[in-house]
Amino acid sequence: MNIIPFPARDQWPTLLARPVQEAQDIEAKVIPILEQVKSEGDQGIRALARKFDKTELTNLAFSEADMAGAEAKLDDELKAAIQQAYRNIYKFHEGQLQPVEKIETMPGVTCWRKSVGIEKVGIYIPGGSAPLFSTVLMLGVPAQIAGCKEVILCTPSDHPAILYAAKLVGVTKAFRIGGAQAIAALAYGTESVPKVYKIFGPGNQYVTTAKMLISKEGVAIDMPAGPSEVAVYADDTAVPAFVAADLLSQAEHGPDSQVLLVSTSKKLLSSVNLILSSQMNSLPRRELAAQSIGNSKAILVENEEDAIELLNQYAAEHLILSVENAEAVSEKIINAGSIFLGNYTPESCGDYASGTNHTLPTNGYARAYSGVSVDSFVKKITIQNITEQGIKNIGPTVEAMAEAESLAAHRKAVSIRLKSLF
Ligand code: HSO
Ligand code: ZN
Repeated sequence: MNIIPFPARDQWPTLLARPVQEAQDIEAKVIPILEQVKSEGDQGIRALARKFDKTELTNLAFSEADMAGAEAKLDDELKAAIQQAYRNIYKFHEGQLQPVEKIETMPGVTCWRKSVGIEKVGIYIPGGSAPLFSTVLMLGVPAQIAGCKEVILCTPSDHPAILYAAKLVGVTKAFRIGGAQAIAALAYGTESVPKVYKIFGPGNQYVTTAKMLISKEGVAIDMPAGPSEVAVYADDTAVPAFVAADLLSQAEHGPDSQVLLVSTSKKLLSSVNLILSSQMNSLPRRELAAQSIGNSKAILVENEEDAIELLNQYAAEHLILSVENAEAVSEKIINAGSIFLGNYTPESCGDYASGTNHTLPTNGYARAYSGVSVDSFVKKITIQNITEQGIKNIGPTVEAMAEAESLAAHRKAVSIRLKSLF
């Protein structure tokens, strides 16, 4: 890793900038895919699978037998691990449901808010070298808790753990569709694939671009997604081998993953750097990891205040605080997707099983966005009830405001009631 000693503040924005991704020509390729699925439905999906994936999709949907058969293909150890992760994620997310509280803002004027699960949601799980069945849990569990009636899964992968996790979280229908076609199918609906109101899940640039495009057409999406990232803030209480392992766990996601190491200790930075290369060489995905480590930075700062300011400016998707008094330091963090405290809290635990969600804002979006939670799967509807006494109490306020906004009909809707009561 490149060690950058004491960069001046005016260099920070350049240092912390994420690599720019070219969106333009990807859009030009994705638009015709969306249009083909919209106009040709299932046949369009089959034609696109033939063209891009050289596969013949006779059955678009996974059958009951496929879903049931997946369980038999998994060994008991993995099944038990998935069940444990499911329980932890369920337990943590269940706590996010809040009881309805009725609030009397003035006598006779009562307001409250109820949460209703989004009726139909779509989950996309990419294929590729890592079968992300953990993401099925991360999206399916909050959907289940929120009470979404239809949860539609699209994935080009037939990995049995994906189907097993889908069954655990109560996915209602699953389809063998991948890429931008899957996003189009979920957004527009086809003969087989139900149209949904919100689409979740990671994917390559084609999938992400498709999500951005359909979000302009009124279908909601989870969040703008970019390559995954981790920032580690470590001091001399950190174990260099643990820090190196954490950086690599993120780097192995892909060549464009971002890792950042920040420290006030030159000694720590050098030790991590040394161990990093040897750990990397023993990894099966060392080539991917090496590429993202190549773009990554180790930054030496003067003191804790600088470290915190820099980390808040970066707004990491994952932030590991391997420092003394990590919890106290975490209180000073205002921008991050998810924070991991101390020497024994690797990001991997949050990625899989501790209970928190791993679908988090990347690319600096943590400045304004939160990760996925039960909230992402519900709408909140406000309700109010005003009694006769209540309209007498609030009426004059509304009449005065409506009058001042020159909206006579608004005023009348109150006055007509007030008059009826005298
Ligand atoms: N670190 C990824 C999630 C993941 N890791 C899935 C392993 N499997 C983005 O938060
Ligand atoms: Zn991960």
